[in-house]
Amino acid sequence: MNLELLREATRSQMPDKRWQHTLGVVKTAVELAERFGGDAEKAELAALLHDYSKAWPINRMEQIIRTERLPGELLDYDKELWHAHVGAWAVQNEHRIEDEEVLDAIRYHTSGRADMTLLDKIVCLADYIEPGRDFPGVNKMRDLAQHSLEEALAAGFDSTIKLLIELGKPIFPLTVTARNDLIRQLK
Ligand code: DGI
Ligand code: FE
Ligand code: FE
Ligand code: FE
Repeated sequence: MNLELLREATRSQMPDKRWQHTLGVVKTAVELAERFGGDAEKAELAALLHDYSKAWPINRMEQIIRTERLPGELLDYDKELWHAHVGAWAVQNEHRIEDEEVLDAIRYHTSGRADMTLLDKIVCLADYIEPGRDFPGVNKMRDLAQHSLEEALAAGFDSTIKLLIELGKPIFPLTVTARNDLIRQLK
């Protein structure tokens, strides 16, 4: 696997703004891996690829979910969730990424899941707090991330769940599970 080619391939999937976000997630994920004892190389790779399919057309993602037997339940929830599963499929198929830890971190970076791995947490949190992000509560999350991945990420899921409720949107069940698990881990 050639990281430089993978960078160019990833960059070519998305507009520049999304690429700048990706670079921010890479930087933040490596910092978090170093802070919390994660694998910095895997964090870098998963962060680089996490939004690989984010800018793909909705109908292309829907077709891949159907034909490649990705979880059909996704189609009943917000389209924002789709790129994570489609992206994991895409990097496995287009770039022969076979590391299941890396693929899972990509696949669950939006929804979260039960019993998130250290790598899952690092990528998901880096996605929330990379330097280019600006939303109410992001600085609180950055502060929490100085000492606790779980506290910071639980705060992130809390804010996403509140937003979805305000918007009258359904909440993907794994997000609720992820948030509950994180809170349980904090006790
Ligand atoms: O791809 P990014 O914009 O970098 O970030 P992301 O992959 O974390 O996507 C987050 C978006 O997904 C956010 O705007 C909220 C939306 N979303 C819709 N339904 C759900 C959801 N996020 C979660 N965690 N759970 C949902 O059920
Ligand atoms: Fe994403
Ligand atoms: Fe996220
Ligand atoms: Fe992202």
